[in-house]
Amino acid sequence: DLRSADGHSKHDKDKGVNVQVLVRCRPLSEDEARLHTPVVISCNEGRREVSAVQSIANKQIDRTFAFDKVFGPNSEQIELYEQAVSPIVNEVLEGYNCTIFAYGQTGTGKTYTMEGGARKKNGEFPSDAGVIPRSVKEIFDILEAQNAEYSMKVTFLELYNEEITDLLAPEETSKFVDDKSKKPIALMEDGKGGVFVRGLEEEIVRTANEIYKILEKGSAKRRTAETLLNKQSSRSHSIFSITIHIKECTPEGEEMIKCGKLNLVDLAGSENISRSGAREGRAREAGEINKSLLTLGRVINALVEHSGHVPYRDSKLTRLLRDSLGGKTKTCIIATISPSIHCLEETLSTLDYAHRAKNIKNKPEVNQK
Ligand code: ADP
Ligand code: ZZD
Repeated sequence: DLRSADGHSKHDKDKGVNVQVLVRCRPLSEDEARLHTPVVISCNEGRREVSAVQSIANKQIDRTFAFDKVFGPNSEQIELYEQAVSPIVNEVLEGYNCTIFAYGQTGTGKTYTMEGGARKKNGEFPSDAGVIPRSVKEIFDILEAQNAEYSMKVTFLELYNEEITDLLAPEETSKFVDDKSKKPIALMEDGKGGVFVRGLEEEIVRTANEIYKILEKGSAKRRTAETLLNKQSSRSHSIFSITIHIKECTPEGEEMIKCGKLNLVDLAGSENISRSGAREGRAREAGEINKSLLTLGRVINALVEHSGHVPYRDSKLTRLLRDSLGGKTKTCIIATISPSIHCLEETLSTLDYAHRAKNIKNKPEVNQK
């Protein structure tokens, strides 16, 4: 049994590596603090535990969940980035495909975590920048420091009601008034068990600033589409992906291309798939069931229960991210929660869901040509 430097045997690795799951609790908002909203969540970062205090029939019960990492209400964007995301970005540059999901109830900080504060007019990097802009910055910082020969392309899409919108498509091809001028976007099987999005704009980028401009364009487009089509942003998923090819020479002088991909996914609000039966009934009548989010939950269940058929094909989200769930991609889920008593039911549902997802195993492989 040959053990590698990290203490894992080759055999351990064959069984796969678990999806990393971390929880972030936001602070009370100013309004909540002013109203003395009771806090029912406590985070023990050192023990990597989150506890929820529940009063049932005058009895107080604590439910405690353990995760790979826990970020309490005072955690800063830079801490979460350095401790949880930077290691993933480094693996992308080693040639792995990696995916980071943000999962949680609307208003708990998915967008704050993934995007963070808006870009400053003076071009300065915001101190509350989130995972996406920080990842972009570090990728360029590392590649430039290594004097690497590389090429990079990005895609940015939104999934709403099982329809894909290309957030990078030029305006002329995405007029909402005239469907025929829209570029047809379709999910196609690639014949190797994966899918690709036909017709999706891939922008080649050379600098971090070019990506920031693209993010700006994409966000603006997302907002226009939301307004024009009366969408509720809490019900859409967004996927921002960066693909990097890096040229390397072996000591023998042979040329090699390493390829890594980073998918950054801001999921729809998890309250849309609350497991509470009554709620689901009402939501279904209102046509509010989010097929992709529902299928994501079913895929996770099938994977952790090893129940044979995994229903990847039942939604666009799970078709797009199939490789991140039980495939060759390294995956991290950031579950966001509120500390407020008013969110307790949803918070417990998020913690259960996230805790279950810890049992998913992937088999990461380096892409090398
Ligand atoms: P979601 O995307 O899950 O709907 P948002 O990211 O819009 O939630 O967050 C809701 C509000 O809470 C925003 O005003 C955001 O700035 C604030 N917020 C969320 N997480 C944090 C945090 N960790 N620290 C400070 N403020 C936060
Ligand atoms: N959360 C901010 C966007 C908002 O809702 O306005 S922050 C980052 C990731 C994905 C999309 C946008 C961004 C964001 C941004 C801000 C302002 C205009 C465009 C884009 C951003 C923040 C810091 C550096 C780069 C981009």
